[in-house]
Amino acid sequence: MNSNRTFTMLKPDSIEQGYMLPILSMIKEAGFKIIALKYKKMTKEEAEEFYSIHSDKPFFKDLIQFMTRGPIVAAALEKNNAVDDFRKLIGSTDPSEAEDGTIRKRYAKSKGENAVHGSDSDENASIEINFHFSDKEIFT
Ligand code: 3AN
Repeated sequence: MNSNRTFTMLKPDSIEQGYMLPILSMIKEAGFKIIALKYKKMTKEEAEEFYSIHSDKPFFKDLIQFMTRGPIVAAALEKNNAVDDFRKLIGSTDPSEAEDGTIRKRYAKSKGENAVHGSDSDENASIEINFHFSDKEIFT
């Protein structure tokens, strides 16, 4: 069953370069409703838990350092077919492979610093939304 929610983070590279509002604008223009939003800096422990699936990867240490070096914007988004449509909007993990018009094509620098996160399944969307937001912080 397709869920109508997904989770995104605008990563520290986006915020540092002043892309917060342009990226949120692209998300809105693509038809997503922001139902929760938070501007915060993740702790090392939070980042390690969020990315625990990658803990055995060679890039894990760099990923944690990157994701904790500055603030992020975390958001829960609502739209029909949210997970798949948002993955299309952000483009490939590697920005050099991302299609024109995608967020990563426009704003990402590299596979490591790739501007934005998007949930890869309905199950993970739910886990990731609950990781960053309590029920009281979600407004539908
Ligand atoms: P995506 O964010 O497109 O779902 P994942 O889940 O494979 O990609 O990777 C999570 C994050 O780990 C990426 N957004 C990126 O920041 C980092 N990452 C993934 N692959 C690499 C890599 N080969 N080298 C450096 N960082 C990577």
